[in-house]
Amino acid sequence: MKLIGSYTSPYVRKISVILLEKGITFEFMNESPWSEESRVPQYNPLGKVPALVDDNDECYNSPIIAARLEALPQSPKLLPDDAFQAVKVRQLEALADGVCDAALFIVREQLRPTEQQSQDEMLRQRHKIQRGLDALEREAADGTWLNGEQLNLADIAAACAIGYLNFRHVAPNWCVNRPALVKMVEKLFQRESFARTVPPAA
Ligand SMILES: N[C@@H](CCC(=O)N[C@@H](CS)C(=O)NCC(=O)O)C(=O)O
Repeated sequence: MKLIGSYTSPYVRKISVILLEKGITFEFMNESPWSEESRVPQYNPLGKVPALVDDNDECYNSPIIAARLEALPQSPKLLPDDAFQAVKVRQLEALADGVCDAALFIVREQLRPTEQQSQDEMLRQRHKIQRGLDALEREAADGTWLNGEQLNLADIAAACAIGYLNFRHVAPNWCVNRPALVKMVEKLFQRESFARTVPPAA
């Protein structure tokens, strides 16, 4: 199994963590989606990472890859058996991924010449991050779907999103008034799967 991705992408980190947690052996192909010579479009027509190649079959988009890995026999299972409960966990995964989408937008916008950056749009994206984190905090405080006893896909996605905020210094005050998320990431960042996928210093 080959994972095509970059070390800085939170979506790629999510898939790497899942593979490590499940003990699935994989080869990592480090490929930037942003470079002109990128080989990513060979694996994903949309040119985005992560992509996964397994038995010459390609799969892309991190929620889809996560679902595919969940369909393999390896444990631990990261989704509840009950289909409706599983949708709830995947909803939280989508929420965490949406926080990443907004953070990534800001990071990309800041790479543009200052006079071309839209402050209004970046503010709109910051609001998405704050609302997304507030919703995740409520779920983490409740402890039913996030920050519970058993690791699941939502925990992994949320911790990867927060790891990305830390890495890119987007929303540096995310932890203020979000004690349940702080507790969750402090616990998860100690796991080997997270320690082994820390993004490299920029
Ligand atoms: N929803 C996608 C998002 C993937 C994504 O946006 N990846 C970024 C890297 S962090 C990328 O490859 N961007 C390249 C591009 O947009 O052309 C997923 O979850 O896999």
